[in-house]
Amino acid sequence: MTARLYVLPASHPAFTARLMLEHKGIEYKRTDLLPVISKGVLRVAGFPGVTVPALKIDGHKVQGSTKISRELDKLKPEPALFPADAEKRAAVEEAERWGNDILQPPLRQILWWTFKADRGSMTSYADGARLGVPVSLAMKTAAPIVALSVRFNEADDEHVRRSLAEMPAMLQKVDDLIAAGTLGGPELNAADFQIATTLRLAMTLDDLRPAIERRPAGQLALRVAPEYPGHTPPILPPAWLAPLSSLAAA
Ligand SMILES: N[C@@H](CCC(=O)N[C@@H](CS)C(=O)NCC(=O)O)C(=O)O
Repeated sequence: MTARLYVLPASHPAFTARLMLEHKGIEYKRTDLLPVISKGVLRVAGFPGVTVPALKIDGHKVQGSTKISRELDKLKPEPALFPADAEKRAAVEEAERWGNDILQPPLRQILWWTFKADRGSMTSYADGARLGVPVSLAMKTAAPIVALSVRFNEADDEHVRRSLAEMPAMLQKVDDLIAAGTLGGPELNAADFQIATTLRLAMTLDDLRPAIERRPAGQLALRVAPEYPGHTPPILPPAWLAPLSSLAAA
């Protein structure tokens, strides 16, 4: 099997795809791309869409973390990413869909908002990436990339504030899925890989980590992705973090 995975450094769905390939024991090569420029590179590589993760595997092109989980199970059924039991499978599929559609976007908005406020922490998110240019140079010239990414992802004050207000309910939902056995079982599934990477990315922000790390959701994130690049010191307005402060103290 030959595989090449296209990623952006520290992209949470790209990390999901990386972890699923590793879980399956499928060897792959990785191409690290710069945001925005990635869109053109993916088109030239023949992908229909412009986002990562994008995977070329045995001649197939598969794009999107939820499509990749299914393709990997087809190509290498064991260890399975979805349970065999129909009811359990439906629960994992629904949790994966929620992670993809609802949980992923707010983190993208929060992170781009912080990069716009201070590009100083961006370099840490490229830790271990091979971008084809020195990371320090890429970061020096990143201002237009940040501006465009803020626009594409609607990483404005209003969205970020709303995302932070919604986070306690989202964390509770993950804890509930763990309590129900849909997530965090002995065998990791596609929803574990989908959801844990977003939480793990959130935990790279000092503003968010205290509200996550001690609860079941945080423990799952650390189990699935013990290592994750990036670190953002406190930067979000304290008033926006108020919905999370009681969680941090708990
Ligand atoms: N839900 C999709 C999201 C894909 C997505 O939006 N990926 C982002 C990175 S996290 C991307 O490629 N953005 C393009 C860019 O920033 O230029 C998935 O899980 O595959």
